[in-house]
Amino acid sequence: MSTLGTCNTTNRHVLNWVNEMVALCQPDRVFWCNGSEEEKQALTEQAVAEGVLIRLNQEKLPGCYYHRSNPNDVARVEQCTYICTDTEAEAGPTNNWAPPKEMKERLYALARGGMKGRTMYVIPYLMGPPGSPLAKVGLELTDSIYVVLNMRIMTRMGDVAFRQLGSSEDFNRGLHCLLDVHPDRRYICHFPRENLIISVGSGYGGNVLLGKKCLALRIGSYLAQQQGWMAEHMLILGVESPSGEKTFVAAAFPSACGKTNFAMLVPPPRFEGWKIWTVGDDIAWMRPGADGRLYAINPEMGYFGVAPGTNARTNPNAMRTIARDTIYTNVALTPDLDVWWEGKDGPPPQECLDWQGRRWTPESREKAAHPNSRFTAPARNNPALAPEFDDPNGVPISAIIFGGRRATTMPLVFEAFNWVHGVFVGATIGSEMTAAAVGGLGQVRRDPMAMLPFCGYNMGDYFRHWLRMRKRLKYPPRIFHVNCFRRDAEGRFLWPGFGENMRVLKWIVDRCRGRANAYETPLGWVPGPEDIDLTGLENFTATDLEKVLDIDIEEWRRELILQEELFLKLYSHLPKEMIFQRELLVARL
Ligand code: GTP
Ligand code: SPV
Ligand code: MN
Repeated sequence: MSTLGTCNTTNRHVLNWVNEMVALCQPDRVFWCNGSEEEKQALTEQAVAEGVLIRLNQEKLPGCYYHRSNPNDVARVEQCTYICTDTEAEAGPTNNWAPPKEMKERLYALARGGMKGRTMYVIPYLMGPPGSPLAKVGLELTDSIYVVLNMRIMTRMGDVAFRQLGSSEDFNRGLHCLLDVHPDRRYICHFPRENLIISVGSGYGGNVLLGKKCLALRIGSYLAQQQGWMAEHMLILGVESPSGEKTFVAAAFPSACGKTNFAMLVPPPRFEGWKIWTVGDDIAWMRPGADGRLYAINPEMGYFGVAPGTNARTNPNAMRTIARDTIYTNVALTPDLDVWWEGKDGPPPQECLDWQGRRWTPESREKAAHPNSRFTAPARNNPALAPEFDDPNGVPISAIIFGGRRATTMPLVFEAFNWVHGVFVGATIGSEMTAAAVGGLGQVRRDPMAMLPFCGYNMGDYFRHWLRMRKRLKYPPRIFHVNCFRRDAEGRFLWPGFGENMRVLKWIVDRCRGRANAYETPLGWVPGPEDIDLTGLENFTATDLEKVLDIDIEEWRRELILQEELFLKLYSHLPKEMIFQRELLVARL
């Protein structure tokens, strides 16, 4: 076995664990990553030589590369994702559970000798700004060079993590082995008590970039509950008014339901002088500050964003962000080594290779880019990156917005009556399933707080944790619900969305600042027709606004039954407040 790179730590807990895992996986080489520019260059060259990456047209897309995953491995797989707590009740009825000892034996049997002939990369990484009270160190061991190059974009990777760690034992251990990338041998397993993650048999996104969903959300939420903070599937943005007043909001929408787009929103001309700043697009870690407000950091350093639908109109800031130093996964490849996807600017290419490398023309029946094709891009590329991005203390949150993808039932926006009601609203989110996870496309399911696939413990206890957080806040954020995906009878979106979401966001900010009107409805406070500014919005009338804000009692009868199904599932750990909130809603309706 040979050692490559340089090991820049003397932390014996790190060295011991790496040695143990080397003995288990038996790689031919161990490569210690330091996160430097030279290392990135060398590993990129190597990935190109190995055929893992294709160099894109460097004139059009400097520093950009292309990757195709195994066609059986294109999204998160919830049925292969486990929370291994001592008891099944700790994991709760919404998670797959297995006893830690049993699962570890199974995984170690799979990993034994699994890196023979291969290189094990040691990736030290930091989630959160250095020195932040919320920052966490992780160590990912992987035999995928693609994972290394993605982690370098998505996290603060390299020696910065060892500096933060010092001689401490407090770091997340993450082992990732590709094996033969077979769905039958695919497991993404979390051992919260040991702060350990083992992922085998996949090479894609949230299954393998262990800092993201595995550490920042599943392990993170478990630690957060014990330590009195929150780990949430939320974007964070700042709204700056023409007078320079800044209001920060966090928003939880399920996977592929608009967080990246909302976080990068560019206001329409009507809102001249207003500016949206991106703090984060997927994950928020939040804790009560000394002043009684809730402060949020984004633990990530990049965006692993959905490509389809991204264009200069829907998300100009994303287009600028992904113009350089970006890895594209499972999009289409044009003959001049440019990338394409459904919903990109301009007409489709006359001819290209689809995400599986097959010839594609506009006549082809299948999609050229996989619906869950993604870009991995550095946050620093974002022209609207918030100046507060690196602030170790984070930003004070004035509003929390929940949302889902709903063709019917849910109005464009409403405000909860108070924190407990807001927790109920978040707990009962419904959303149509998307391509971000395998299976169930388009079906409405309950996705509490957009955390169904990411909560590392019993969902009922998670609701209780949300309720408890209220007591630790003097100024709790106001809570809202939005739905940008309501459709008409012909299936067309009723609300224009994207940049026009500024009109909704402005009302939310004004509510937080005590200067916007609203009407009481059974669901909560809803803006009146005059409270959402429609100036400059073409082909959208006051009648359309009425439609998108409408509350249909018949639809809500059905919604109540769907909510009840979730509550029955969670019954044994459900806080009584949730049951009371449900009763109050029934009474109001
Ligand atoms: P994850 O990265 O999976 O957590 O997803 P996300 O919540 O960041 O979703 P994202 O912003 O990438 O949006 C997913 C898809 O929804 C993309 O195809 C977008 O173009 C589309 N989308 C986003 N915002 C809107 C909107 O306001 N209206 C409509 N109609 N589509 C939207
Ligand atoms: C999601 O599915 O919510 C994502 C993409 O953000 S992944 O990193 O693959 O989980
Ligand atoms: Mn996500």
